Amino acid sequence: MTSRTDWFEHDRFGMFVHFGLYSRPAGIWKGQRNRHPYSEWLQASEQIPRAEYRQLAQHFNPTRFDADTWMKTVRAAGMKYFLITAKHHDGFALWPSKASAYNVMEETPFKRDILGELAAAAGRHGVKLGFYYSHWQDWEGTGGDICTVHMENAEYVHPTQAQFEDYWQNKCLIQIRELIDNYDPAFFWFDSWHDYQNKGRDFTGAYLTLARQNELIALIRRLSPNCLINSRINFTAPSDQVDYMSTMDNEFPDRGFAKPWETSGTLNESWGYHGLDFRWKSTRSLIQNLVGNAALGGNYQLNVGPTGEGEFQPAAIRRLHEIGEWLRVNGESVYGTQASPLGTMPWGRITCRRMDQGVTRLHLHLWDFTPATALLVTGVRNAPVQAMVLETGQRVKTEVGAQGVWVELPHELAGLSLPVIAMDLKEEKELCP
Ligand code: FHN
Repeated sequence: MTSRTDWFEHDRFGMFVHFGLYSRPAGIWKGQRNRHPYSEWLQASEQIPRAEYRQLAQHFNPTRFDADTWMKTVRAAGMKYFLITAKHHDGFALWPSKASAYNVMEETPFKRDILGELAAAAGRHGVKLGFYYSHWQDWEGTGGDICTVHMENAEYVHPTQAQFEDYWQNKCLIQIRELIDNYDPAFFWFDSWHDYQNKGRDFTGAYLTLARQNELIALIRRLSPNCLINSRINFTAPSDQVDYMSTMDNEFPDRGFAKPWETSGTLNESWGYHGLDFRWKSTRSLIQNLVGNAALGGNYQLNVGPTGEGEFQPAAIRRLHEIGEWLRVNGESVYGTQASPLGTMPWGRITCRRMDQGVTRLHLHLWDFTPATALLVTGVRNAPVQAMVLETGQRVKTEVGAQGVWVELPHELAGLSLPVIAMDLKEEKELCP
């Protein structure tokens, strides 16, 4: 049986892009580093009056933006889908929206439909396209909510319900319809961050009521029945109708969810480009994030913050290319795999897939091991049909013991980075349900 989330569960790895007016100031305002570590929070963090922040549009001119270059990088990284901030919290739209003049075509010198160019390039490069849309927070001043944790300026107060309803009907829902009509996205990524671990802070409930959530979902279902919707449409009580769960930012759980799920995470600290954010994560840790989620049946959506000129930073490109190189030889251990019921091992992670002729393949992801020793795969009872190093094709010896199968690790593994051993078993279907 097929379902609309099949592609999502198969693909496992996508790119997230935060791009907007904040990309140019890049975390520095009037010579000072923003108080908030996320550059896209500039307006709130520095309590910039709306009219002043809006003037950033007059300087938004990313002349080095090239949609094909971005999509080539997506492919080079081994990513299969691409998500961009169509509208982030500041309320500025990256497409020519009729619902608000606060958009790239009407208020910037750039005057190009960024989403249109990306949608066309995504089609050319076989990449699925999704839109981040900040449905609850909207700081333009047309009735969307604001964040009082960071906004103390008198200009920023929570809207009345009537004001929010006005924003909801006349900006939010109209823009969602525009995005579907114009670009036919494969998925929407909505953003709210109620503390679902019940630490007692409900930021969103008053505005993101169940009725509004259902209204938004119904609109999308009516216009585009196969379009996916993530759970952060409302963390207080995400509807059963959402297609997949999104954890909180950079949160890698130690167990999966009943629904398809993903973690969105950053390459460094900020989501938007930040000129003073040097906290880059290692390629190794990024691959481990991807594999760790895949081993629990989840996806990874890795963020890039292009510069105000519209380019990816060299530090981002290097990491993305290195992940792509690793996936080129180890991709079969990630794409289209399932969570292994064997669970987490002290030496690494396991993903699995069903092969032809009753064979179950376990992919042993070796994270912490010593070449020329043996490791134990607990829970496997029968002798494997074969085992080999995925990258090199080197055969690996195995032996059944009382607690599981021992895998002899060749000394040549010392030269590989995060190697994977593919181990085939017969009559072990329960090892990949
Ligand atoms: O406030 C946003 C933040 O700027 C960023 O977009 C992240 C991405 O998940 N979502 C919110 C915080 O969780």
